[in-house]
Amino acid sequence: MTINTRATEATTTAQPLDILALYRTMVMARAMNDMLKTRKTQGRFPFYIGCAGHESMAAVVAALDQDDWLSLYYRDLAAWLQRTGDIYGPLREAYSRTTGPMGAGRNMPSHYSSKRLRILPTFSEVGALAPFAGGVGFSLQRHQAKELVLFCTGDGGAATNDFNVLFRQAAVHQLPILMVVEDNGWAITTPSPIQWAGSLVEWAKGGGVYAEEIDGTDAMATYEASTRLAQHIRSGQGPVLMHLRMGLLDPHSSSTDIRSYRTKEEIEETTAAKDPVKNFGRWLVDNGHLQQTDLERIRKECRTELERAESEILKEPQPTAERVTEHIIYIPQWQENTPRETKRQTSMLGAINEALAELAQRDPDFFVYGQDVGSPKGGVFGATATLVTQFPGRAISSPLNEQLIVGIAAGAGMIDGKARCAEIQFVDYHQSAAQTIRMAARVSYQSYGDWTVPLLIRTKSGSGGGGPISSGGSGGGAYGHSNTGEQWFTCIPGMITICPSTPFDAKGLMLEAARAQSPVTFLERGRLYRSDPPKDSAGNIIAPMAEYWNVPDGYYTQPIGKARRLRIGEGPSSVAIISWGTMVLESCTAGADIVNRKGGAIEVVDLRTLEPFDKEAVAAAVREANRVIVVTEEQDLTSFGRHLHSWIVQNCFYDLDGTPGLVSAIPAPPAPYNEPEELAFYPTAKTIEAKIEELLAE
Ligand SMILES: Cc1ncc(C[n+]2csc(CCOP(=O)(O)OP(=O)(O)O)c2C)c(N)n1
Repeated sequence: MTINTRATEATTTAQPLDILALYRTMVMARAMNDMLKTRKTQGRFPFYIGCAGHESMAAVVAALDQDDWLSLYYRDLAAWLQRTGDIYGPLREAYSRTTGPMGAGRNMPSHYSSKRLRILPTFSEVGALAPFAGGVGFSLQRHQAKELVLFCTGDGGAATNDFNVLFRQAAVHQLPILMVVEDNGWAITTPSPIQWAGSLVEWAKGGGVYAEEIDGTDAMATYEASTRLAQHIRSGQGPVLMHLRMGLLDPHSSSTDIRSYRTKEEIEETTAAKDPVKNFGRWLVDNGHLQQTDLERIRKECRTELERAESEILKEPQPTAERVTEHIIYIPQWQENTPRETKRQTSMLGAINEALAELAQRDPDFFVYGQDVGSPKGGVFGATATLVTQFPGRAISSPLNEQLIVGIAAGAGMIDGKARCAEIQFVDYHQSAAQTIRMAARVSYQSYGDWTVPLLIRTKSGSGGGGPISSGGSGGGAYGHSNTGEQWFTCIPGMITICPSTPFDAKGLMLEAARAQSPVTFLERGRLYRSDPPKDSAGNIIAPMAEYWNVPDGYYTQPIGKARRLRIGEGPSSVAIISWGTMVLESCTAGADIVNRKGGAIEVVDLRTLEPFDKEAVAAAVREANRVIVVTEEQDLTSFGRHLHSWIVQNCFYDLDGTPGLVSAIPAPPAPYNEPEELAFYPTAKTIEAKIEELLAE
């Protein structure tokens, strides 16, 4: 017989609770946990991390709506079962079956994820999903949706930067987020007092978030509190933190020996008093909902159901080696388009303003989020000035926290598949967001294409503080304002990295980048924001480049992954220079000076997209010139320039008549503030010219 119990508060939106169904879900979670633990011990698969002690998370999910978004962690098997009713999914992932709903057998087990059922993709990096969950909440709030986001982590997870970022996102924007800290007292071998000092509840309240401590070993108390706290959020009173006290009944994972760090007494006490399944079973019997004998009967029924499912799953296909390259990166299919609107001479900054305004015009959900971007100035460089005046509310100033910024834009993009823009003021400061950026780029691979993270990260990079192009120096950006960035982003699998050198390409590529389903890092070079077209040393404008300072009004796109080949001079090229960003201009100046003196032609390949770069264009340019120089503004350490150089050596060796050159900044921190040292740090047209001469003489 099924008994329906109403939520205790008449004002809550919670669904009627079927307490016996809830109990069965918790028993099922425990039975699956015990089965998978045994299977791991039997050597049937390499790893398992369990849920024993955390089964009352089913009660938290039972108190929410089916439309609410879940961000679970590896102990939340019971939460998964409560939302999905799917016992096959976790077994399929444990046995690495292609039918697995979370990653088609690609990710470790216990990494709960389902786009269809609104379960965000869990990462192995503890807490790493938190900034994304904030982005989901941010989007829900902008749409005035009634849904909320449940974010779960352990007591160790509460100490991560990521969790603290979520807390700030939720508090500052008063987002509809229920943060649950499942405190089982341990983070592997470390007890929870090492994770925070004082009271978590008081800490949260001090930060502007309502909080309560709840007994997570009691499923009914957990359900009642979750119902009430969800109602608090839905009634517009802001986010909530629930400090859920629990016990960990098993070792940390299949790789840990529980007796090596916990005392016999503590283990016995936890087992006796903190088992939520046992406690709930006892309560059901005491209150006349079940007989004592029903408890064992239900456990056996669950076990039988699981064994049946397991035998079916073992017949299902396992992954094959051929699929290892699937779902790494999504480059949008470019549609040829000829811009027909009036062209005007425009700076790169003007072109970026236009691109952002176009995106806002075409999509009411598009926004730019970042430090100072909502001010009348439009950020420190003025890239969002047009948005601020023409599209109020679409350029939103953020707290000073790069990880927080990326999380907001990434999470918002995940739930509807449309890129939002995160502005990182200077690429040097992306470093606190590095984990979130890497995770964003990994999601499609680890979920085997179930989830994607469309995300446009715009950032000022390289030499130049944004002022007019200097006589060759970086404009005094110094440390913290002068890194190039491509060395950090081009090595991330799943990330698209773009670095335009002209206003025309900046606008066309940014509009195309916003269509991508993979995250894009858009490196805007400070020295190019307001630069004129490049000139030779005699002051003549270099015509093949100058035309790209004329920018059409309206919408047009340029293809991702396609280089632009520029010929300086007439006839076959004697040297190919491969470059991007500011160094394209420097290379053009160097090439023009050589051609002015010696005649002939030099080709400059403007890569535009660095990853994935245009291999055909590079190979074709090398094939024609038989001599090549890679010019990069990066330091000569492990860099994208070195990678490209190595690719050329490996793939174009028989087309080369001389040693491929590399011109780069020196391997020191970028860049000294004083002019003599700063000028010595970066490559210039003069150093490039000297390298061309050297190569021609070889
Ligand atoms: C960022 C990060 N650092 C370290 C680890 C290794 N690690 C895996 S689980 C874990 C402990 C997490 O503890 P807690 O959040 O309390 O969850 P519990 O396992 O106790 O439920 C650690 C340190 C990791 N996965 N991610």
